[in-house]
Amino acid sequence: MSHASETQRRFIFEARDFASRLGSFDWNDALIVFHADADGTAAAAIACLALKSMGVSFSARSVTQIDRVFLESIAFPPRPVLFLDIGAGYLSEITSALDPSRVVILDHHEVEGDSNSVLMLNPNEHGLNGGSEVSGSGVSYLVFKNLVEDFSRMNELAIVGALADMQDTGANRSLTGLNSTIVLEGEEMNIVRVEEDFVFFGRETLPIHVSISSSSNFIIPGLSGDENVALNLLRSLGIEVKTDDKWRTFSDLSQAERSRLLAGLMQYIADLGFSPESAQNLFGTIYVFEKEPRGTVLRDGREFSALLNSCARMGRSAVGLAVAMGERGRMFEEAQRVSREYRTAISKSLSNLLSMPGAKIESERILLYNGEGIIDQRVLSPVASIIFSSLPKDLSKILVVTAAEDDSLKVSIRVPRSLVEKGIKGSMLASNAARESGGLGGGHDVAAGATVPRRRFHSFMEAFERNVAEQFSMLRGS
Ligand SMILES: [Mn+2]
Repeated sequence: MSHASETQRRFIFEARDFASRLGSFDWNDALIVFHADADGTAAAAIACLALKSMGVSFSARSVTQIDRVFLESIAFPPRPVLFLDIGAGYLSEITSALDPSRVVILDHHEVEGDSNSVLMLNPNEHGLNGGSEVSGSGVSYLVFKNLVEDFSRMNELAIVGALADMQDTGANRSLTGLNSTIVLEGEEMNIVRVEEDFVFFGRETLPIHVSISSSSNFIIPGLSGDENVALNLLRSLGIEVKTDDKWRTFSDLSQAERSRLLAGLMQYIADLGFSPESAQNLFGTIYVFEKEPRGTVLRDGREFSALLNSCARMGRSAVGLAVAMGERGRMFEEAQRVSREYRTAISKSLSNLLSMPGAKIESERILLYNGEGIIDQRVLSPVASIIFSSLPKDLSKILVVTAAEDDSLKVSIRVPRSLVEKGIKGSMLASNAARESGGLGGGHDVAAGATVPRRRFHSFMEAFERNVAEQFSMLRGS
């Protein structure tokens, strides 16, 4: 690890030291609590593999947030609790509900509260940026690799988690910081190969036109969601879509065909009025897992992360966890089925929403899509992201998309960068309006969300509009 910076080296050393403390920890009947997303699942799989090899009994549970009700539900009987990819933001709640001497937290989220109150390892406390340099599974990996003989699967999972958390912020969508040190370790073990290619979904598994049209990494209006448009584009570029009777995949394309396709896609995007830079996102750094079977989603880091993500979103984290730990066969089949179900739910929700008269309500500053009874609540966030990415770039409006299930209403909010730069804060809009209508909200400035009682929808929107007007008036005043 000669290329690691001094700060990275020190954190790696901290992690090793932390592991030796965990090695003598009483783990029996431990509960693993992990964030219900792909990074959390990968982080948990790493810990489970280590605990399993240490021969201790444990169970695992995924959560989307940590609140008092949840903490009380796990407080008895007392047992060691390991929080992964979540926890750092809830230190006082955790220490007041659980025995602090039996809590361990490995997280890369911002710390809220007294970090000395529990045994915690967090890169943000060691001069590293947990948002971009290392993920929850990266932290889990740097600790638990020290407690096992073979950590090659753990290395894959650390890369999967970083990609899932969109930490590929380096040149050509590459992982940077401590993540790149982890990648280098994988390369040295001959389990990871790094190359540059299109980042479309299914580049090793799907026919090229299906790959282009079903990608959620990058949405191109017209092409995304319509296989035939993609097929016609390929034909017009003179790219063979089949050899003999078999569909070709992206990985079958020659270098010349790749350049032709890239040029064609860039032209298509330019014709739509998008900047050429946005086409750069089509291409990027690919992380290939050499030991995983060819032609499966497990071979590509981003696809592996998409698989875990769909399991988590569909409320099937246990399936994702089993596959991440290395289970194949029936579990892998099930994960792929869930992943198809997830993608179908997204496209169904989208097409129903866009064709439903009256679902779209546009005002001066807000574009509302009311998806009550139309959008599957489990896919609200990806649906909001897709709508958001297809909006005209000069439309300076806040996007609000809703979905309901039973008595609760979920709201997903997206704020254009141009407005964020002027000072509009999506997280504050979400939390204020939610609080005023008896719910909970938060997130980031660009993407935020809230959950409120369904019958309070109108009071939520009223409060939201008022808060938006206030934020805008402050911008004018400044
Ligand atoms: Mn994470």
